[in-house]
Amino acid sequence: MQKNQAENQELPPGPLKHRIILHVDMDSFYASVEVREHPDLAGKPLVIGADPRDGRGRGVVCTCSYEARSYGVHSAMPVSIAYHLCPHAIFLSPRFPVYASASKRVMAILREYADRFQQVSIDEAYLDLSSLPDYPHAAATARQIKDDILSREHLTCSIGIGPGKTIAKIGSDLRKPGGLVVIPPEKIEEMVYPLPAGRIPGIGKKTGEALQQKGIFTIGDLAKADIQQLMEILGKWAVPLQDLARGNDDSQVREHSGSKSVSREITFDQDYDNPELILDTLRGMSRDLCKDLEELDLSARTITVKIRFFDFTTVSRARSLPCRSRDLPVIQRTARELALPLLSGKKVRLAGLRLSSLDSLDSDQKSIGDFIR
Ligand code: TTP
Ligand code: MG
Repeated sequence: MQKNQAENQELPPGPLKHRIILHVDMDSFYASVEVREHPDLAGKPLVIGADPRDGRGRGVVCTCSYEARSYGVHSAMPVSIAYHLCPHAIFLSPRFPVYASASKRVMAILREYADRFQQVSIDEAYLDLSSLPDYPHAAATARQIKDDILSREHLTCSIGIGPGKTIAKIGSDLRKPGGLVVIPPEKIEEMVYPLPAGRIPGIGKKTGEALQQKGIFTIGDLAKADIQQLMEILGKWAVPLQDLARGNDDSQVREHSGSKSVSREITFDQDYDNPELILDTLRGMSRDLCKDLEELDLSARTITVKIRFFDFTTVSRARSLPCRSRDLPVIQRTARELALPLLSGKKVRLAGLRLSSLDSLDSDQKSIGDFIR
């Protein structure tokens, strides 16, 4: 408490100005990049995932075009189910290097506009534009960003603007695809409070259900709930989640100085007990992450597999390699060996893979040389 008071005294004098944060999220990213490369695919249901028709179609959907979504297809669903829902869809295997280079170019455009910039995944980033005078100026900049990405990269995105990262992210998701949603602080009650509580990042299905059982359905319900009652449901998360619901979110937009690890995880659309589906998913993630390492010109020493079961118990298994690698067969084999003993028939909700202790191959070789000397 005393520390906060001391910090407050250090704030510059004058009226406190709200921050202006943008969240940019590309629309159906992998699918849109494929449509850009193959314009004949425009307007068709397109699924990015192994083709279930050629016998090798296991694994899950990475993403799909909005046309495919209208049939109920979505990310993290087995491709076999996607095929069942939309048999005339076009299935394309993912081409991660193509998406990685498209992402790099989009991020470079976004960076040009930001006071501070934080990329948070292959297709989303936060921009701090607090140096702009007000929200209408930020909205004009957002329109400019959308035009710029469309004309230079032929891709569309959705943008949310708010006084913090969470409100901005909620905004970018509200009118996808192609949306621009501006939520200034005075509009939070009107625009955000009626939304389901599950729109707050971090409130998953299970937490959402627990809240609903206590009569908390919307973000507004959460914002106004009795904190004691919330603590019974959410424990230590009650205060920070209620703060987010009220739009109080001072988490900063931070540039990352460098990658310490690369990772992917997927929450499946339902719980699965088929080990081959999980192993296939990890194989795909290995491919994806090895491409990331190539892009970054780094190699990894430690490989970690994470499995979360239907009951939310979570196990991780890690192994360090004798020397750094970004060799796909090595990563895939290690991920398989780590995962297999964990897959004993219990239903799986989430699978993840992380490659860490990253460094360049050169520095690794140097350290071996040093050791030998
Ligand atoms: P998202 O931004 O979640 O999805 P999207 O861009 O395809 O669609 P939206 O318009 O709803 O934003 O993810 C970005 C990319 O990450 C997506 O194109 C493919 C990849 N991805 C996976 O490979 N598996 C997944 O489960 C998810 C959610 C995404
Ligand atoms: Mg996206």
